[in-house]
Amino acid sequence: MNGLIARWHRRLPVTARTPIVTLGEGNTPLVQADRVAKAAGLPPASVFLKIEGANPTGSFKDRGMTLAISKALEAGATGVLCASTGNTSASAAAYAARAGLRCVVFLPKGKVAAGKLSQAVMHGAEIVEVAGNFDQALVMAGEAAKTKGFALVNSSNPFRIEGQKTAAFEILEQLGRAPDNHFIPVGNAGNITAYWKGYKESGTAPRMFGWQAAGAAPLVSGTPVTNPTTLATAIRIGRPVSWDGAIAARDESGGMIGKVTDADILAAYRFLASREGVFCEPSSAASVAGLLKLGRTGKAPSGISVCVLTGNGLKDPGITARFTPKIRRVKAGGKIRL
Ligand code: AN7
Repeated sequence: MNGLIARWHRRLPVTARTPIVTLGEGNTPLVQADRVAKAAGLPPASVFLKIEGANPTGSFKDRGMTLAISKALEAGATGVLCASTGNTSASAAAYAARAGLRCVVFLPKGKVAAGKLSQAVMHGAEIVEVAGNFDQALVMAGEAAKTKGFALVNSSNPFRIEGQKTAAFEILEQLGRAPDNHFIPVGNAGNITAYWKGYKESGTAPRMFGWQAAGAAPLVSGTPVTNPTTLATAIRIGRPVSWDGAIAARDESGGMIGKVTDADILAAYRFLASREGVFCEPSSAASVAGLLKLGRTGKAPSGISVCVLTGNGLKDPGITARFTPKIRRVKAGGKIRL
């Protein structure tokens, strides 16, 4: 069997009796990005992109979800439940469908990208649209999970973090050494917490650079944000669950958590697609936007940097529609000068 539980079972909380639910997640590409390096004022072979959008449902969430759903099944749960800005619900819906479990998702109204919503629909999740933001939906999901006895598969579930940490193991294998710096978008802060755990368990300690959207940057300001705003809807989160994990990763590694504007995010998103051939979603581009922001003041850190691209660009066609393409129109068989 493939998938990350099979690959890393010795370092994960599973036994021979755990029923493994997998879609072959993990083992995603690590791609050298010399144009990003140059734009940040760094030499070739110093920036690498971890393409997590290559996971089965198109985002990094599959790493934690294979373990969370397997453990829910092992514990005899009849259903799973989550709140989500989109990717968690897409992943939970897919793995629950495969496990034969009910899946209920609480989604903030009007703020979930079309591709993610279509995944939840097609995988048969029961959708609850909350007239509010993600933070409010998460409180409701937690209460509903208790009432129903369903497993909550948000990143407050420790199995999510355990599965997710395998991405750090992979990076160490792919690079053949630890990166010096690790750049990552931060929303609910489960992912930065998990990478830091994975690096530490491997005896390594890259500097962790987390990036929030400027309109949703509670970890930068130090206080929760009541009405988070950003076009990067995946990270439109004002009260991160893994707050302490993110701060520990920052402080123990000697890193930082900064913010990037929506304009920075869109510029990085476009740069990655048009100059590196890598199409990620806007939230994912926050990691590279952060590196480029440091580069603008000559402060991009030296050594090897890995930037995590958390989700696939195809998830969010609404954002792509903001970029007006130059299209030439012609009759079939007509002449066109190129
Ligand atoms: C593409 O799906 O919170 O800091 O509910 O989808 O671990 O929360 C998504 C988060 C970054 C932030 N990039 O990761 C959800 C959800 C993408 C994301 C993040 C998310 P965390």
